[in-house]
Amino acid sequence: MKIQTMFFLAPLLLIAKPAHAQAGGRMSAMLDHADADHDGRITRAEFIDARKAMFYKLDRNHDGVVSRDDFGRLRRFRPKAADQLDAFIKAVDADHDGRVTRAELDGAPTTLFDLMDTNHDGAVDQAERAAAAARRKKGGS
Ligand SMILES: [Ca+2]
Ligand SMILES: [Ca+2]
Ligand SMILES: [Ca+2]
Repeated sequence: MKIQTMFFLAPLLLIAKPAHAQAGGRMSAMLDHADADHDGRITRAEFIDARKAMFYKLDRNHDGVVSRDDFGRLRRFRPKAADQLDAFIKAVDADHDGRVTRAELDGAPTTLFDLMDTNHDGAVDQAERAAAAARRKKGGS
C-alpha cells in the first residue's frame, strides 16, 4: 500500500511543492526516479520527462486525458489520494474543463524544481536536494 500511495501522490509533487514534511520521503523517491542517467543531478529535462511518464500511468482508462474518470474506484477506497489527484488536476487544468491533456501537463509550472534549483543552473544536484530537505525539516518551505 505504501508504494501505491507514493504513486498517487507523486504527480502532485511534480507540479507543486510538498505541503508538509511528511511528503519529503516520497519526494526523495520521486527525484531518484527522475534522475534517468543516474548522475546524481536532476536536470529540468529529466524532471519534465518524469512528469510525462507519470501522465501515462495516471491515464488509467487510456482516453488520452487525466480526469476524475480515471480514479472512480480510488475515490471509494482511498479518498485522500483522490483528493490529491483532484488538486493535481485543478492545478494543471489550464482551460478548466476538468481534464488534463498532455499539452496542459507539459505547460504546467515546475514549481518544485525551481524551488530546489537554488543556483539556477538548470539542474538540481545532491547539495541542493540536501538543502531542500533541511529546509523542510525546519518547517519552512
Ligand atoms: Ca541526471
Ligand atoms: Ca483518462
Ligand atoms: Ca483541460
